[in-house]
Amino acid sequence: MEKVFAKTKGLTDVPFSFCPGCTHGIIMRLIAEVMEELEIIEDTIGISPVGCAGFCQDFFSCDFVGAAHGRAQAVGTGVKRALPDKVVFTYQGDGDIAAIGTQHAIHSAARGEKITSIMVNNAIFGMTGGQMAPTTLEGMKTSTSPFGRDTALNGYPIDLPKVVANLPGAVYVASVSVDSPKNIIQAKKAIKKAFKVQLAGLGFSFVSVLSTCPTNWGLSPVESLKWLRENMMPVYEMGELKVTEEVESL
Ligand SMILES: Cc1ncc(C[n+]2csc(CCOP(=O)(O)OP(=O)(O)O)c2C)c(N)n1
Ligand code: SF4
Repeated sequence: MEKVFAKTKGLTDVPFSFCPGCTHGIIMRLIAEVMEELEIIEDTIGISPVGCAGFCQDFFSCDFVGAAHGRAQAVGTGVKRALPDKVVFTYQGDGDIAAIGTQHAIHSAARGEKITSIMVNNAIFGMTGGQMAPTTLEGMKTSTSPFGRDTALNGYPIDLPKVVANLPGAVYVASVSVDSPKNIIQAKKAIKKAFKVQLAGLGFSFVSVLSTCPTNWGLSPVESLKWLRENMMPVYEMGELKVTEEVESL
């Protein structure tokens, strides 16, 4: 019988340890499939962060370097500059990349570092118990904003891809979601393009993926997908936010 589906070689045999309904696993699978399709597993070095996202180093079958909280892009910069022939990507939660690591997101994009960054935005700090993050939506209840995010007190959510897209060193920026099969296919296309940008030696490539955290949102897996679709997608600008001319031709 013809085999129509197999586990990608980009993942190890370690079972995912995420909560039921967490979409970290889908995003990791997409990156792993892209690495396999581009035949770069052996040449890729991932940089892992802190948080649930940080478990990625156990699941991908490429090499990995662990970074302190928020520093993945700084570490990625060093690795890529020392080993320019390697493919370097960071996998970071929104707390990691848009709070403690904001400066690295801005400066690695401004410098046009030839690395690929994947941001997994679940609108809270996942691993530590669902605290409010810079990405938390207006009015959203979290463990540290039990009455909802009050913009007068806590400011407004940061749409990091839009900020990064404004920096000249960023050549490809996309914001995608994994809430439906159609959007999962779009997300994979964006991730693949981001890796191709690096393989072509162009500048900084950045993909933000909207993701669920059923445990800290207090919702079922199915309710979480609906909540993401109805609440996060209207707030965060979706699609390819920046595609430079040189990227168009890839
Ligand atoms: C310097 C430092 N500060 C704080 C922490 C505590 N900490 C561990 S995980 C985490 C939250 C990570 O959230 P996010 O990046 O959104 O990833 P997620 O868990 O949602 O995947 C924090 C604040 C830490 N490990 N190191
Ligand atoms: S706490 Fe949230 S982000 Fe972490 S594994 Fe569970 S659902 Fe996923």
